[in-house]
Amino acid sequence: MRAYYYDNLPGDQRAPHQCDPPRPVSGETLEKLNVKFWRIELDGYEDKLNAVAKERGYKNRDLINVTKEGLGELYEQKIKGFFEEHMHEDEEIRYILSGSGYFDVRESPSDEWIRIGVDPGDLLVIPAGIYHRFTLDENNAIKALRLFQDEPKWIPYNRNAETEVNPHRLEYLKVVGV
Ligand code: KMT
Ligand code: NI
Repeated sequence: MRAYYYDNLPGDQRAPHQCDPPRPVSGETLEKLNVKFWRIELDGYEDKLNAVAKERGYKNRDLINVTKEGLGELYEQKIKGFFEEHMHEDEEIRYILSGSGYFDVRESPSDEWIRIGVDPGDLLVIPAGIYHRFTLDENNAIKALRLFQDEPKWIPYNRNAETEVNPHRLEYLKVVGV
């Protein structure tokens, strides 16, 4: 897990977009935003992942393979959609099996982008109501387990006037003390 403020410069979304000089983001800052993460080494990950899943009530999971081959004809559309700033009404939980990529999350109240680079063995929980987006990095491939409670609730609500007053958004802001 590598976290830092995004530079907001134009250019390829898959580039690192580190500031110059870099502005690292601490685990404490992510905790304040209610973004959770664990490291579970891939070698024999199943038991540990099952334990976290049990504790947090994630009963189900599926596999997403974000590559041209994995997404087929939906590739361009999906890649574009992942990178639109959006929120969900439930957590977005990802355990990275291979490859790498970037989740960008909006810090509140600054509204700055924090870029989180994920690698195999990272388990990331993006809370309901936080604005975020995802992009592949320059390696162009990531494979991840998507964990969820009962049914996947992955409808992305792109940021607009309505999401600003979405109850899950307001609850999120309350939880993080904004
Ligand atoms: C999402 O919902 O943004 C994704 O599933 C992105 C790919 S998971 C590494
Ligand atoms: Ni999302």
